[in-house]
Amino acid sequence: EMSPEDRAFQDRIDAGEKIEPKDYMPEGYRKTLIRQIGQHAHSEIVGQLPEGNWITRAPTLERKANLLAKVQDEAGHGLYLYCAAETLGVSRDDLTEQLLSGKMKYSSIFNYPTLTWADMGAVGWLVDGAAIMNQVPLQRTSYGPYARAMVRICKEESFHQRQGFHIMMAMVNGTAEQKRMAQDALNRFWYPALMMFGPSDKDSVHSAQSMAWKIKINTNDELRQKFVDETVPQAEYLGLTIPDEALSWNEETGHYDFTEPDWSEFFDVIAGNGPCNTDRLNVRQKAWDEGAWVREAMVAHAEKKRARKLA
Ligand code: FAQ
Repeated sequence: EMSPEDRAFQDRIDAGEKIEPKDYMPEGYRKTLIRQIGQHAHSEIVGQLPEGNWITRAPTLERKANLLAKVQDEAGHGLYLYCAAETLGVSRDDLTEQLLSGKMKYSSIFNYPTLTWADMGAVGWLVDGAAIMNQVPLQRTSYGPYARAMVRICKEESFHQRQGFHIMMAMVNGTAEQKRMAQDALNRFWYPALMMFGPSDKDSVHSAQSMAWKIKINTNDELRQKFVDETVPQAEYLGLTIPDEALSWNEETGHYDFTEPDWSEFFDVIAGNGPCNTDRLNVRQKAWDEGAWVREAMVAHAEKKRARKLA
């Protein structure tokens, strides 16, 4: 049975009202948001690494400038999202420590390596494409600060997606070897991109409650299907083949039928055993340790300024 406060809270959610930081909220709602927004923030920060790997090796100055701007945007998204999480009463330091100790997750996708320049195309096209599919509905999520952060983030993600698709277009219209690299990138990133939407609905432990609270607007499978439906024609336009022999248009459902990802690989990656998990966390740990003096200096500076104001 719900308490009267929780009943009134659910009525606000059902009426489509936004919940703001100082409003009453059930503890479970707060915890779920801290988990999801925190994981989302960590994903943006760790998500800089696979593309950061290619900034120094971009083929032209224009490509380098675009990639640099894109990766910098991801850092900005991480910062907005940490701020949104802070409104729920958790500090950024706390969240970072939970990431580094392995208590908090970040998106599985960033545990795969980026082996060639074509991967920059595939990441922008598929990874940012999947991120948009997931984040556009989150602009209507029930928690005000999260919903508002999503508005700007989605605008930037659309630029990222086009930037990636543009790289793919250049590759498929290049030499035979460049086209082969584009196909190889698609082959490696297709299933990891499908896994970004989370486990299939029957294994999604949080979906039912998160949807009742309108933290999530769609189920994992709904968004995955939407992504497949939108991406298949884009692959056709590029002249590339989705690595799924069972992929076919289903007249009756009006959707593509496709082969599910290998879920044992997904659970393995989120348990910490993907190809790059250790490397990604080591890089973040190093950045955190080497940035300690900056954080200390900023706190000292703020205290000095406050003392001066009081005097
Ligand atoms: N990776 O019950 P559910 C980006 C975990 S886009 C890792 O279905 P939920 C932009 C889940 O946490 C990527 N873990 O969970 C960019 C839970 O474990 P827990 C970030 C995953 O929360 C582009 C367990 O599995 N976007 O960064 C994944 O209801 C390019 C059970 O799953 C977001 O975070 C996964 N893929 O639904 C940056 C979007 N999927 O926590 C740089 C916001 C599931 O109990 C470059 N998040 N798990 O230990 C969401 O929409 C949701 O949290 C889902 C998962 C849909 C990801």
